[in-house]
Amino acid sequence: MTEASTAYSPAPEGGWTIETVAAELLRCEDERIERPPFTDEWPELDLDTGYAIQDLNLQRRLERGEKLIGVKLGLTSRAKQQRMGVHFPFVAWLTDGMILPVGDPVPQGKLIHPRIEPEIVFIMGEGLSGPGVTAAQAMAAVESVWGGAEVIDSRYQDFRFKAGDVSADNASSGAFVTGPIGLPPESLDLATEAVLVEVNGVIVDSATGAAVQGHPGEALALAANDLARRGHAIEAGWIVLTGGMTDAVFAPPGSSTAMHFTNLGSVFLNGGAAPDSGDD
Ligand code: OOG
Ligand code: MG
Repeated sequence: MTEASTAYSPAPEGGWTIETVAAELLRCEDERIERPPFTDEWPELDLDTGYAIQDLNLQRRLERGEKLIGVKLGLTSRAKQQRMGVHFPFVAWLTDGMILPVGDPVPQGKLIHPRIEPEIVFIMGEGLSGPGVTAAQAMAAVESVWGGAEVIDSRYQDFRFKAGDVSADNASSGAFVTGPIGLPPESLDLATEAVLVEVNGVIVDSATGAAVQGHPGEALALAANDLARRGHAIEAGWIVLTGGMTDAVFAPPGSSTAMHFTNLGSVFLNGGAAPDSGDD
């Protein structure tokens, strides 16, 4: 690899634009390059501008053959908001390129500095169009509920970002894996469904579904309503990640992480091997 290809790009003459930020973010993702947040140089980059960048890169992902399979919510729990310093939830896209097959290790070779967080995951039986969707309406559209683990990865150094940066970066999307048990939503109380986060054999954190906006159904309603503002709706068959229930844990090569849910089973993630340095 040449040195130029491993460095982040400086601001173009005249400053960053939606197009140039989108291209730079996708390049950083593809080449595993981390960079400072754009808001350092473009303070006006706000949530909605970030969404425009996110949408542009969804188009690019689709053009290169990925399929849109659902959405993920970001920062729906207080634990996540406090850690990241962004104090409201938002929505990002999921493509089939982000699916991690059960049993596969953390894809270190594709990610910069992965972290893992436990999530309640929905598979939609029906579509949901906002605005005005309530949690009860949202839950009625859910076909099945799963435990899951999202492997987040930020294109920003040390996960330092503002709302505009992280919405542009598709909410730090990386990969996700779903657990072994899918249940109909009426068969369990999602507010009290608990998860224990285990890293290298030690329980390091825990939460219940109530951590996610009081109930993950509230997060789903929020997604439908936020997407409506952007001219989109949730579709039948989509997967919805409702947001990290706890702070994320580091996932270096060689680590071993497990998320143990009360009724939804356990999700195990092996940290895998260190990626090639690219120097050889
Ligand atoms: C932003 C992504 C947030 C979640 O579940 O809250 C997210 C980040 O923490 O880097 O996926
Ligand atoms: Mg997440």
